[in-house]
Amino acid sequence: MHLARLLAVLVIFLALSFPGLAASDSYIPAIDYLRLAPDDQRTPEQALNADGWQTLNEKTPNFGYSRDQVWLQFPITRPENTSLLEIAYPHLDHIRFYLLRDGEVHLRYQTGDRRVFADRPVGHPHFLFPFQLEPGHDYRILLNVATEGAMQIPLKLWNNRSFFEQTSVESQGHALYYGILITAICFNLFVFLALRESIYLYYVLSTLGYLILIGTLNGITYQFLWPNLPAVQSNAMVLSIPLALLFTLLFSRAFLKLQDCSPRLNHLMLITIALNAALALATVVIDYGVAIRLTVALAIPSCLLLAIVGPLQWARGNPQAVYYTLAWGAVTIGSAITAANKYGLIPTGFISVYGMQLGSALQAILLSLALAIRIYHERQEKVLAQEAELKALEARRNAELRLMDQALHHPLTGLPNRSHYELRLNELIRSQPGKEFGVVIIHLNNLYSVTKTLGHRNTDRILELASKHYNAVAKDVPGAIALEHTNNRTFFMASLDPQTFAFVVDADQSLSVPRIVLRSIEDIRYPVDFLGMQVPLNPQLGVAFYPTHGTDANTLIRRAVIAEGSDRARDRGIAYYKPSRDSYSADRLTLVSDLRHAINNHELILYLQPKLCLRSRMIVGFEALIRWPGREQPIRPDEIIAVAEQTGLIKPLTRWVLQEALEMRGRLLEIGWDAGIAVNISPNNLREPDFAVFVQRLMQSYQAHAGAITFEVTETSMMQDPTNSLKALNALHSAGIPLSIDDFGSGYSSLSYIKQLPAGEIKIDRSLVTDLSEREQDRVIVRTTIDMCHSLGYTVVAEGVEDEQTLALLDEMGCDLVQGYFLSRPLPFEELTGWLERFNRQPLRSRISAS
Ligand code: G
Ligand code: G
Ligand code: MN
Repeated sequence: MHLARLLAVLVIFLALSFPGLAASDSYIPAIDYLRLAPDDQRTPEQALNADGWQTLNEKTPNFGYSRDQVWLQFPITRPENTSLLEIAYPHLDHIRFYLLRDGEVHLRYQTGDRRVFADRPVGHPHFLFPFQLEPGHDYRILLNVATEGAMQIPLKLWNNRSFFEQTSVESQGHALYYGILITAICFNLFVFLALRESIYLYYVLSTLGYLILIGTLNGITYQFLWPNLPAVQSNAMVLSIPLALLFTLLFSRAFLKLQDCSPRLNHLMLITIALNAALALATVVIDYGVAIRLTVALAIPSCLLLAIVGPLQWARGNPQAVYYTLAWGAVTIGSAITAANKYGLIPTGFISVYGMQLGSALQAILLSLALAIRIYHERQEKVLAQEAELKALEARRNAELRLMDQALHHPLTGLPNRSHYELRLNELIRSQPGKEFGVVIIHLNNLYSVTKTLGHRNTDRILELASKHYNAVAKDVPGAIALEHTNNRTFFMASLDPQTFAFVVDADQSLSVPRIVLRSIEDIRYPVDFLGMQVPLNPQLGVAFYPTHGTDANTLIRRAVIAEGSDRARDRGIAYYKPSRDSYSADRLTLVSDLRHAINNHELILYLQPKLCLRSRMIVGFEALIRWPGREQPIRPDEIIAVAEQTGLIKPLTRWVLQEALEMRGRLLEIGWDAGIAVNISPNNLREPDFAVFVQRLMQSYQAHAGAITFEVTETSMMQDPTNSLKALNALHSAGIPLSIDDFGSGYSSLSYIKQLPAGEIKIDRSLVTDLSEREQDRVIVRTTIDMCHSLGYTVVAEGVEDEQTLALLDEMGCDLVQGYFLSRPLPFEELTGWLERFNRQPLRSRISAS
């Protein structure tokens, strides 16, 4: 330990620099003494002549705590070299000095601790009595001493000059000592003022206590601080001891952190502190003699406690205890040396005389150092704690970021999740209010069967691949907007749920290049290559536009999902949102209730569109088509049907249509028109368990119309549930209902399936017919279709015939029936009767060209 070594060097250096004080020019005379009662009043002469004088055996008169007055007398054995008597104990209350020349009182002084300092013959902390001796006389000194404290009278005869030589060295030593203590006090006072930690104040007060205690012991405080107040001087001793101990105990307790380290020692310490505090208060009021005894009685255990607490704590591994023990060790050893010297156990020397001062100076230095080191450590600890806190903060921040990242991304694909997508979308809408955005949803319709075929684990891998692929595709879509863009990743695609993806585009940019958009989206529809397998996920896309279809992310996503789920998306792979495709919107809700009301109250109307037989030029039938007049917001028939299908209203609607068609045919019969009526049937109707039974019953109650009501079903609609549709159609066929395949050629269904249907008629879709005269390709298809259907035994109807040229072509191709605007638009019953009359009045030949 560097510090201990340094201090050892310092002590040795100090010891060497003050050469041992050989008392060559002073001597202690042989003393006689006389003890008398405290109240005894005698003149010097009376005392000299009194009985009871005894010879003192010791060198220094010491009568302990005695109230007696003491007379001392001794001869001056070296008159030629003696001119001063020193009493080196500054606390004697009353001293009377008599210089006897040849038995007579030649010189007298009266002084003592109870008188003002100025009364002293020489201004010095010790009692000094100067005199001059003339040769040829016999000189003796007589002293009378009385005191309330310890009656010790360490006297010494000096040569005047050498005494002051001696004391100048001594006072330098004192100055050094006081200087060290005052420096320590000031330094720690400043530290206390800066840090406001009580330990530094305790240290300051305890060191101040020592300063005053030793100063008072040495008589220096009296000389310099309160020379005119002897009362203070007598109290200073008894007060400074308990106060010094009190603050030292407080300091030690705080310094060793006893409160935390050792509750038992702490407890003991507190008791001792309380006792010293009580004593310090008591000294002010109780008798000096009692006070000084009590003070000494308490000081001994207090010092003992202070001396042992250090080593005890050191042994327990308290790091602070090392300095503390060294510091107190210095004081203890120093005091012991001084005490041993006082009792004559060791020879007088600088260290032995000033051991206690040296020890306490060392203590002051050591503890100041320890406190400084403590500041350093505490600061370092604070820095470390701050660093640790910063680290913890950073770790927490990282954890939060990770959590946030997890909260905003899909665990499987790593793409932004639904919350993330919604946040981003709302943010886009908010930040660019004038812009239009397209919300695109991709739904994987085949994922369930993929999972069933390959298992969940493989499905997860496939989804990962798909998400990467989709993200790359979305990136290339013109107008695509990044959902997340950081240094190491850019996401355009989001995972709303495992089988639903989404991205967002700037609608203006995308719609300006629709072909490029469609081509890049087409990439999404490719099967995913997984371990060499081409896995079809059957993605279906739905698009909703901001602000047309919604003004918040939630609505837009919902509507894009609805578009994705629509029949159109099923047919074409992609669909825009349309209110008619949305069975869930608020508008839809009123529409549904309106429609229900309309069906129940016969607000719907059936229009009829005539079908012409090309061979006979006769009207052989009509197609019944629904209309909803008198509605505030006009609604297209296909929308009515879509809503009815989505809400289950298709069941009452179709039943109403059937009944109405039968009614109309009845009225047509009345005016002489025996022609069939074709009714469109939804695939939903075919799924009704009692549909065939209902139709059967109905037909039975209208016997006149048996076989005259044809059902039209579209081939694509039946493909959704081929087996059940076939079953239902077979049941209807056996009930005598002719069947017609509607919209033939618009989808991709198989002729092998159609062949199984009990249909007698095929209607070629108007998309193939309308532009027949202009499109060579369509002509090839229609001609082939007609031939093929004929060879399979079907009657062929061409719908959507809008001009004479088309009609002529179809006629030439051998088509059986035509239907279309060229002949007539669908008409309400009243108008139809007029049209029929006019049509009938024309000669057969001109019937085709005239309308
Ligand atoms: O000609 P129009 O625009 O009316 O017909 C639009 C669509 O609605 C056509 O596909 C037609 O088949 C269908 N449709 C018209 N009326 C009915 C009906 O009463 N029942 C069903 N299921 N479909 C109909
Ligand atoms: O699906 P279905 O064939 O039932 O549909 C008949 C639909 O065709 C009705 O909406 C009807 O109004 C419409 N339609 C009938 N004739 C023509 C026509 O000549 N041109 C066009 N564009 N549509 C027609
Ligand atoms: Mn039809």
